[in-house]
Amino acid sequence: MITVYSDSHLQRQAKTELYGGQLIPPHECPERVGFVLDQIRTVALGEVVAPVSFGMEPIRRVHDAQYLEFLENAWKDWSAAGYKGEAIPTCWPARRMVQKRPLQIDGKLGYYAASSESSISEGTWLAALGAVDVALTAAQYLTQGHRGAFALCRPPGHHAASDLYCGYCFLNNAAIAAQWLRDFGAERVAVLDVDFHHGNGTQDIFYDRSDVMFVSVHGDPAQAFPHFMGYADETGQGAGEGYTVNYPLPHGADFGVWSEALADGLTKIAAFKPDYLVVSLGVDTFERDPISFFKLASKDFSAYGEMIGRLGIPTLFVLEGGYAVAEIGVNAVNVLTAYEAALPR
Ligand code: OKP
Ligand code: ZN
Repeated sequence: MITVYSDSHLQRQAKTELYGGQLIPPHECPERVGFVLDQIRTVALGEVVAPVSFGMEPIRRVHDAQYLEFLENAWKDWSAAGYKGEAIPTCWPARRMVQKRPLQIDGKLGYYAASSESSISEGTWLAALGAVDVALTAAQYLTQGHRGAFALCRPPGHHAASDLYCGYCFLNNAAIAAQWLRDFGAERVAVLDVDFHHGNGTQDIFYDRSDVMFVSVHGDPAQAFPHFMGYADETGQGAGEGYTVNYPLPHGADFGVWSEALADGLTKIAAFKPDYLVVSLGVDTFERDPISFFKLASKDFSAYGEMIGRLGIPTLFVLEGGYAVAEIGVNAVNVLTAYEAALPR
């Protein structure tokens, strides 16, 4: 399988994550992708190629114009305000408050952030743009006849909605790729989100649409981030009714429970008959992930890669989470190798 990768992610090098009342080195760190690259070479997964630039248009198809302007200027505006640390929101337009876009940077941060762990640092915007090009370049390989492609990108994207950032995500790489595949001519695209956390951004972007199905297996939002989305009764709205499928799972879910949910989701995806599948590939379902509570072992990643491969749908894998840093490579690449081996001939 071909992998698309760029060093541009190194520009996302925040010093702080607000965690447990402390500012700690971020879980979502640059070292993550190095372990994946190493494992790709160890198992000779295939070529690793650089992305090409797709410009802003595919991003504007998914994200709000004023949100993009905010993100592009957030670090500059924050620095100009004279603050010493990285940009973190401290107030929000909560229930019964006015949902007007403020002019000042502290107000804008609260307006556009859905959570506060994801410090905006110098270079965050450029790294996020680079990750989109990685995802789009990989998507383009599918349109050229490749049956699988891997976007090795960071920062991740699945928590970012049209006009919201949170959960280490700023631009929704997987959603932008799915929309680009639609615009390139695909009639139906399915997004399967196997990250431990619910892909609230992706769900929100496609919630009222029947052309992009969203299926997610994740930690129950009653117990896990993003806390305010991902319940089973969220099934889509309007034309999109029935095209969002959520499998929230409890604390300690092992591969038996998890793969049963996945199998059900895969049956729904197969019935949808998508031209392409986009997998939000978070490997934070791993048993030793420091911020998650599922119990998948490394071999389980191979088992579910095989399940996805048996569908025989051209699939774009987009890296999302995974914070047991040293094991990310083995777990992610296990999915990819098993996927390829299981493809129907
Ligand atoms: C991003 B991705 C845990 C706090 C979790 C944010 C997690 C973001 C995950 N106590 N904070 O989906 O892997
Ligand atoms: Zn996650």
